[in-house]
Amino acid sequence: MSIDRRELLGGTAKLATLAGLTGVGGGTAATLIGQSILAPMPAAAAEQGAATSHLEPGQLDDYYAFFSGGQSGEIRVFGLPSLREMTRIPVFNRCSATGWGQTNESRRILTEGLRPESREFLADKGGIYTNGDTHHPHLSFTDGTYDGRYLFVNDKANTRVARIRLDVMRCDKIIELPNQNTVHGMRVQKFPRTGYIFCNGEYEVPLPNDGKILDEPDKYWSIFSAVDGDTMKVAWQVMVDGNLDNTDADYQGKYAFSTCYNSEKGMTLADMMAKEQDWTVVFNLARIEEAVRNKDFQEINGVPVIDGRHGSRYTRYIPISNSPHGINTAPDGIHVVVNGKLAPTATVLDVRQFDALFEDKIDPRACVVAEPELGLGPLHTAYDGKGNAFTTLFIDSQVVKWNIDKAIRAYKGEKVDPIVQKIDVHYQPGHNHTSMGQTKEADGKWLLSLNKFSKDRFINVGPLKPECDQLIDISGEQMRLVHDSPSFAEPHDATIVHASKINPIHIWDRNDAFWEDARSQAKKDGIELEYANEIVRDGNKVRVYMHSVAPAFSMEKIEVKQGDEVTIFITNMDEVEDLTHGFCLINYGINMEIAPQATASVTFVAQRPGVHWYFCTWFCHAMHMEMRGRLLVEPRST
Ligand code: K7E
Ligand code: CUA
Repeated sequence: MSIDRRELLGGTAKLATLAGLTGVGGGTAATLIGQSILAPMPAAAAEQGAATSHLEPGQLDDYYAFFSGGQSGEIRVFGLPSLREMTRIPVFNRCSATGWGQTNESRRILTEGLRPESREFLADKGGIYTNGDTHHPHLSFTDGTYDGRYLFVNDKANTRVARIRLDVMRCDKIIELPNQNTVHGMRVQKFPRTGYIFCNGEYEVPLPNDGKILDEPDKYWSIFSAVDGDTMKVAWQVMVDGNLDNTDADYQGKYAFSTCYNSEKGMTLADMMAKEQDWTVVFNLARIEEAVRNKDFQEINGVPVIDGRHGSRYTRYIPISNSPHGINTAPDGIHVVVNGKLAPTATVLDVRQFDALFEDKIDPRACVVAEPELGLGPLHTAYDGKGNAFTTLFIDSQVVKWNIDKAIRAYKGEKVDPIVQKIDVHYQPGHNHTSMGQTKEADGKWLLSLNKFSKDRFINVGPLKPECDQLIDISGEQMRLVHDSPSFAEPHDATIVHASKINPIHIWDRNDAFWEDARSQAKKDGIELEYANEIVRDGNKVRVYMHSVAPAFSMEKIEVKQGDEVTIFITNMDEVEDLTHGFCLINYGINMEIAPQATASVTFVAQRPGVHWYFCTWFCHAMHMEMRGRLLVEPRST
């Protein structure tokens, strides 16, 4: 009997169970087969039959974990449970390895969605923003679960939203949102599909923010935006009271909802803390779409802006204890947990009440079905799909597991304690995440706690310490801490997706739209990118078309004149998985990646006369060191 080990390990949960990985198996024939194939688990874990993060060399992970890179501006892709970093996807940052922010292909993506004022503002700064602050990575949905098409992420630093293609793990669209100052909370529509990307404009500003209104805070507003995930254009915006923090959506496709602090509209900390209560703002999608159709909006900077302030028919404001932060919809499609942050409680809302709420049949507080006291500093909540919730307690440095049904019964007066267990995490957790926990397919296997401080958990690396992401086994009744993983500044959030949901390709398709501009320029020049080996001179513009086949560039020598604007197009003709080349031009500050069957291009002015070698930056072949050529720049005659 032959069992493919890879299939056994990378396959379905059922097979993993057979292999004894989930700790359920106990002495069946299948388990014995699993044990004979797998290397033994660490003794302690094996004894309990418990899950482990340890994978032997060559073993594959069961899940992808997409981490935001925070102020690094990127996305990081990890495997789970091993927490091995697989790759990074440059998004809002400049990337030295791939040339993101430098290649023509990436610059088109980084510039085409800029607002006109930003284009002007950036003109003498290289044309692009070079920093970003990614917080919330969320995948596209179809019918309540991940469909593997896209990952979306916000940029808190420069008010943008990016879309990443999961087939190639590359960003293909970025949009900068008008009329709002930052995008913080960001989630997607879960049903029927994505659909909308919901984006919270956290900080309030004048509308439009063109300098005519300055120090008049009573004329500032926050904005809730819906971006169309297919076109990456703003569909509509809603003007609201207070500051929008985090957001989520229901599983019915009817409502989105955001936590909202600073109902006082204060400009100082003391002002913002004055009242006991803030809100959850609920957005009625059908009514808002109707407003767009009926033109019940103001057009500001080319976007329909609907008035959703207090008393509007498009929104409802549910009072919540002071300064709520995370808001998370449970996989049951019914409950939404609003996390207190400054209050020691979480507030549980029942989305089935929202129809009546919008018909004004009930008081907004009637949507509240539980308010369990969890501990100090509740920030975010995750779910196991079995009726339990896991909330991070920032101040207590703990994750608390609690039962939603018991919390509801306790709220009704029954003598039950909803708290199941509290576990210490190290230290000060922000977001936490469960495997598939933001979908209706939550599987209750793993929890990640993204901790803001690591202090003594790792060897000292100087004053700037890593964050500490901790993996917790939640498959049993009690949570069990399994692994510490350091991370650089600063993952806020992560999404854990079963590997079966994502199917990236191995080499690029030659017809990919990613290098469409290069393709059309080549066509104008009468050149085929495949196996190209020609230089087109067009005034002081020089277009160099070459290709690479390991271990050589097709051109050994490129001759240009000082001051020429040179564009290098390289097509990697190697049709071999993992055979990437790079193009680095010495002392010109240029490097880019050309993955198998891709075309990449970069444009620069040949200001420096002399001999400049270019070389391949990916160790691609035994003769990789020989993969090089010369750029000869003839001095301009004076
Ligand atoms: Cu809580 Cu930006 Cu999601 Cu950080 S946010 S923790
Ligand atoms: Cu091509 Cu190294």
